[in-house]
Amino acid sequence: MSAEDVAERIRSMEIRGAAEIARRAAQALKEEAESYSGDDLKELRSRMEKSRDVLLASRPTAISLWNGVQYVFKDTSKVSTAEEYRTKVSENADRFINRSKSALKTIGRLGANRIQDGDKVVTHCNSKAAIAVMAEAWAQGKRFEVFATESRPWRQGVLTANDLAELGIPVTIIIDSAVRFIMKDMDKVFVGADTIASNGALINKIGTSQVALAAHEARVPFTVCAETFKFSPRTIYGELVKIEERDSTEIVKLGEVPPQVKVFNPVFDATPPEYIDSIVTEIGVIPPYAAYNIIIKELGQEFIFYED
Ligand code: RI2
Repeated sequence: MSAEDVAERIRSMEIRGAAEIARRAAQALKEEAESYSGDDLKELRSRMEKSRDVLLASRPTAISLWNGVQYVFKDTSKVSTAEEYRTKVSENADRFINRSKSALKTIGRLGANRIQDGDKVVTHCNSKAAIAVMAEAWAQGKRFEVFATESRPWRQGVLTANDLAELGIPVTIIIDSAVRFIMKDMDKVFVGADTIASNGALINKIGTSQVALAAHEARVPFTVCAETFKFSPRTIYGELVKIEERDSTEIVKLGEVPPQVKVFNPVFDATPPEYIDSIVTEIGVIPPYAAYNIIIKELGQEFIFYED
């Protein structure tokens, strides 16, 4: 599939999930490089940079996409032939994809320690990292139940309910506005991440901050499950995370309201670090305030720059 095709499917959310969009973008760049049979390094670079920009523009909020794309281009400025460039891009893409999958397994293993028998667990949207934690705890024989928010307007909670039911985990779907109503009877919250800023704030599916607020009020531990490539080097320079707004037809059907009625459809929100108890990453469970160290240590200096 070409970079343009993958970008369109990410934009339409046919390909979704912060880690999955990064993997698919890396794979598209690998295939783009391998499909070039010439030996003109300048031409290959130019093609690849165009594909990179198309992919990066597809969804602006999840830093995983940006980190994944940067990883694919790592050290390509040092090569001197098209063949070396192709090899470097291909190896980087494979390494990113493989590491992202093993990171998910490690997060499952580390996070499962935070689920006890009899827990009532809340989750929001459809995060493969959060589901990996629940799946691993269940596989270890722990018995608990999950309450999944519908997560309007895309209703990713239905995907979560199917994922958990397939694993045999008891799951109840609730509407988003019922989350504070049930929170007093809940034991744990696990959510995913699209971006974690250098101050430890979480950018995730819209409604996450309300879940965190309700959990904070009810003294229910709120845990984020996130691979290190969801931490944002760009926020170290003070950049604000762009919150994607999507089409009004995701909320109201055409003709359902008169034309003068406006629709505002932000699909992510920010949860301050003070509402986050911990972040389960593949290199350990950390407090949100350790985000800066993760960015410097894990993503390294080569990520702390970017050319627009
Ligand atoms: P994983 C998703 O965004 C949700 O916000 C989810 O929490 C986050 O990406 C992380 O997902 P969308 O693609 O990488 O549904 O944990 O807009 O699967």
